[in-house]
Amino acid sequence: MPGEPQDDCLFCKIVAGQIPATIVRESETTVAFRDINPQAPTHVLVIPKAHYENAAALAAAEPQLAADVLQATQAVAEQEKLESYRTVFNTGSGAGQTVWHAHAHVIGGRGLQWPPG
Ligand code: DGP
Repeated sequence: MPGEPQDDCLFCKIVAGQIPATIVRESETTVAFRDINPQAPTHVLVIPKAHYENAAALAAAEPQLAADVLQATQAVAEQEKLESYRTVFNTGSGAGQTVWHAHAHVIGGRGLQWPPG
């Protein structure tokens, strides 16, 4: 079933509390936790609790849940007192996606260059 937890998914295990994470925000449908390999003073991942392999699959299947994730990125930025920040969805291995559960990176707390590498 689309959205069902996957046994072999790291982020589904974080949602289930089977792997520890520093959770900074949680709603009925989303979880936000600190990235294990931070690229900036603030680097938080926002995920839907439901499993979709990337942001495109999430938006196609559950647009309201995709909106929940976006709203959560804004809430995290506010909570972390970020005036400027970047929200990134890596989609596909060529773009750097390594975990196949949709997630938004919220990155801030330092100057960010454009274009990204
Ligand atoms: P991406 O490369 O866009 O798929 O981002 C995956 C991110 O997930 C990457 O920045 C590192 C982070 N990450 C991987 N494993 C763990 C983990 O076990 N815990 C946490 N908190 N973050 C993880």
